[in-house]
Amino acid sequence: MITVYGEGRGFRVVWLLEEMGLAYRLRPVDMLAGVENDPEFLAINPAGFIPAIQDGDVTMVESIAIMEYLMARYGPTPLVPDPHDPAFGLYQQFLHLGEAGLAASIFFVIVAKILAPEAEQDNWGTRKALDTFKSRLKLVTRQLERTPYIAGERFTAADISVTYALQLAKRAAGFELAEIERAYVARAIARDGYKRAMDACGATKAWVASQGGE
Ligand SMILES: N[C@@H](CCC(=O)N[C@@H](CS)C(=O)NCC(=O)O)C(=O)O
Repeated sequence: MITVYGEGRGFRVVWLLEEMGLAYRLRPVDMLAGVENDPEFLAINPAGFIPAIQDGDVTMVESIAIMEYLMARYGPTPLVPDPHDPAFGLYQQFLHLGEAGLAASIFFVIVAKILAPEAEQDNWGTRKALDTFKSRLKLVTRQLERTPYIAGERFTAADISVTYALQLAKRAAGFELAEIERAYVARAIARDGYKRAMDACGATKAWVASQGGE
């Protein structure tokens, strides 16, 4: 049985598991209560961030790496284009850009807004992080002008990666998405796999509901 520790970006992992129809259990990690009070989780990830997974003898962190592991270990799955498919390069690019370019940048804008003293919220670092998010988003927008999904005509795991980042920006940073991006997110989250993941991720569901959003 695969155990997923924590929601947050763990939502990507749960969404993927639901799309693949794999059995798992979600073990909550309460970041706000402080991971220092959760020695069982710290034994899994001493760096104290989520998500992590445990699958038999395998323990891993990093949501995109976890997704790649699960698809390689339990595939084949249509969520990954064949390496000879012309879509494969775009798939790889956006799978990683969803985290390294988008979520990782906007995350620092969000935590500054939530946790930093007011005088430190708007600083060079957070402005640079927001600019980085906006610049990477141009690649997403251009691709969506060409194809309905981020790597082409079909939904792939890269859409899980990018959709999560766009929703994070909208929900937690109040970032205004363009119509083409909003339509894309709506397409991705209309999937049954997304709905099942939302039902499984109680903390995410409650947070989204508290904001009156989808
Ligand atoms: N690149 C990592 C980012 C992980 C990350 O920053 N997770 C956040 C919550 S979604 C977290 O636990 N932050 C607390 C910390 O970094 O100490 C991934 O994709 O899994």
